[in-house]
Amino acid sequence: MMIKTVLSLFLILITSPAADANMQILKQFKTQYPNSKKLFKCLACHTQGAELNFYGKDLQLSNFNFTEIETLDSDNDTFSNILEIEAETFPGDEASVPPQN
Ligand SMILES: [Ca+2]
Ligand SMILES: [Ca+2]
Repeated sequence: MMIKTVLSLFLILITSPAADANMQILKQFKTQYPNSKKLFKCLACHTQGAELNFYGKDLQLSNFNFTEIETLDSDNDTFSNILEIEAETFPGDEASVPPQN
């Protein structure tokens, strides 16, 4: 039952126009930050559900201008988005932070 529900949700997600748009944005992210391979996944901008995380929300507010939100600290973990992206930690997850010295 649970597996069927999850599978149905997954199929809706991958076949909807919104999913196409999200894949385009992920493609843009890869182009903008080609060295941040660990972040090439939905979780860069979304929570475990399909909702946007803090970084995804800021990205949407900026009209998907990656550069414009680089200096922000979307998840409020004291590390700027660009610093996190370069360190390959998630800019929308406060539990994911660059290694400390
Ligand atoms: Ca941060
Ligand atoms: Ca973070």
